[in-house]
Amino acid sequence: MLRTHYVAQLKPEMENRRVKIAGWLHEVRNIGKISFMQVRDHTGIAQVTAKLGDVGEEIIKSTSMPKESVIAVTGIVKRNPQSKSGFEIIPEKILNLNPLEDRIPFDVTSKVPAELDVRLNYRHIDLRRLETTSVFNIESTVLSTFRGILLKQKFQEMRTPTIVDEATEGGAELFGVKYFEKTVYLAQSPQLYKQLAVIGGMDKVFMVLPVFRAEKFDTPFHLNEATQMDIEMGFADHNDAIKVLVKVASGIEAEVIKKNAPDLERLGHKLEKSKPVVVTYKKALQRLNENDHKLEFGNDFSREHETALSELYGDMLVVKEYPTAIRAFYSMPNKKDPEISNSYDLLYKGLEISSGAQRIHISKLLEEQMLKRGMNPKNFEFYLTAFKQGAPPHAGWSIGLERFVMKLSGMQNIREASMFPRDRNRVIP
Ligand code: AMO
Repeated sequence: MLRTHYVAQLKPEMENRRVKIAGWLHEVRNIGKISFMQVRDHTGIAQVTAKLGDVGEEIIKSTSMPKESVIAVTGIVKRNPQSKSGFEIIPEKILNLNPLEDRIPFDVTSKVPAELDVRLNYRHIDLRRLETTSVFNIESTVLSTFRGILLKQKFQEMRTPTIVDEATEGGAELFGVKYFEKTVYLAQSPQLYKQLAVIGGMDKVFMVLPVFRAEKFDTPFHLNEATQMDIEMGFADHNDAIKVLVKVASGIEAEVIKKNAPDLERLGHKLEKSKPVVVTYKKALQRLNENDHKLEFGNDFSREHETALSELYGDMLVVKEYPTAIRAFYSMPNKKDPEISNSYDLLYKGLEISSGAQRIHISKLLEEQMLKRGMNPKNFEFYLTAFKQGAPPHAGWSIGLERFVMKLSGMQNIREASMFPRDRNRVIP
């Protein structure tokens, strides 16, 4: 290996140890007979100090390498209270592993900020910015904690297809794909398939997968390819599923606060534990109207309403029992009042990051809801049939990974939280 340690593993207490680090030349300043080189890997930046009188030709040559050269340094750790980390490395050997052949398109040190579009065009360079690395460190915690909590609760991970024959979340937002002689679609969600798994007796399932939405609008909250983290559970209603949702969302938030403290600090983002609140749509509507945000029953919340709700209720708010007419066809109408459904959203820091419902498990009712929305039940025969063959009551939800990561890391644009975002104008890289 070209390294013995990552930069973040080095400490002043390791004085006089010979170490090897490898990464990129972040910055180099030659002052008189001393060269201060900053060497960066994905964990941090170390200072390599070469006293030019004491070192050989090879090291002197490396002090004129361009920034972002990819290098490996062997040297001795020395305490240095003046260096940020309290130590420096006195180099014995510096290798230029692959001399640069092209210019670096923007400043990785962030001293000269680059436009998001330029950063995304060269995401491999942008990832060398430790702030960007931190966002994806947070993403990694979100994914592993999501899996960890659900496995502990006896959920089982499963896969669903990307190539499908039908719209699961509304017809107009589909990407068609040529599939032999016919046109098929990229899945908008794993919805129908996770339900089939539960109808098949799997009982508690979860999945993490890409979903595709052909939405044309260009907002800081939408991608055309997003990642969903879903669950579905059998013999359960919406209140059961909300409990799991709150446990998962709070658990992820707590783990990010703990595990990603250095990342949050680097991003200058203060993240604190939120207090989960559950409120009905009707109650939330009333609160909004009392606070001069006019909205009538039967309408969905706008971005402004979502922001107002977070001011009224806090950062982690579940709104439940939305009007049936504005929810997906598979949402179970409430027994007492069919005008409302056993559905819910989770608003995190004023943004919808999750959506779910108890599902309709009665085939006649499901067909009725499809027809009300102008859908053709014939296109969903495989799905409808399943409800005639012993489907238990069930419920589930989906968290949008990028939206959650965006809010956890304090980003303003969802593209910051997607390593290679797909929007209407971007499919490269
Ligand atoms: P929904 O369509 O609300 O529900 O999606 C669930 C969550 O996925 C995220 N999301 C998106 N993120 C970025 N860009 C998009 N275009 C985008 N679309 C969705 C959001 C959203 O809250 N099948 C249901 C879930 C269920 O009932 O289990 C569904 O897909 O964070």
